Amino acid sequence: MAVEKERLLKTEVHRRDLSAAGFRFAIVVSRWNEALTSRLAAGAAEALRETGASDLSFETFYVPGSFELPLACLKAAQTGDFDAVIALGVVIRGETPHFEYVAGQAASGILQASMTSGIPVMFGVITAENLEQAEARTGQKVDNKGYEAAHSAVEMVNLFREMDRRQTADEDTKFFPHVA
Ligand code: DLZ
Repeated sequence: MAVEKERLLKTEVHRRDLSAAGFRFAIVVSRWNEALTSRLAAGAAEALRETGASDLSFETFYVPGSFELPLACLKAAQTGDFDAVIALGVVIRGETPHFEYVAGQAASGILQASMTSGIPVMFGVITAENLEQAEARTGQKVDNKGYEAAHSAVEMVNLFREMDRRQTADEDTKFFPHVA
């Protein structure tokens, strides 16, 4: 009983070897607030390169605004050409009369694109109260939502590969690389 309890309570942490090598990514960028979304796109590309992606392994697509992100992400996901899709946009409450509609639909649509396609679609859309907040999230490395979203994409594709291997492995070789 004690052993069973110990097993149940044991936290299983999956080691994530964050390599983007061998995977392909689509980056879908909203052109609305382009001065900021271009920084997100640069941050995403930086994160992918840093984790081993070659410039040929990711492709960037542009849409007019964040409202168009979901459909373009779904389309990219459905091509079968990409292991993950990274959606990037900036919606600023103070500057956007219909903030709730644009931000809300972008968020739920991006989730739907992911669930429908079975491909990870990352939410790299800044929803900020004002320009200052938005700018602060388009900085360097972890202060850049594009960089962060791309890292999450790399994490998800590695996780999916690990899950796929687990499904096809036989009982003897079945593994999940749990931390001891
Ligand atoms: C129309 C609009 C507005 C007011 N604000 C933003 C915004 O802050 N961020 C953004 O990405 N897009 C905005 N858009 C454009 C819409 O997303 C969409 O492109 C248009 O309504 C056309 O469908």
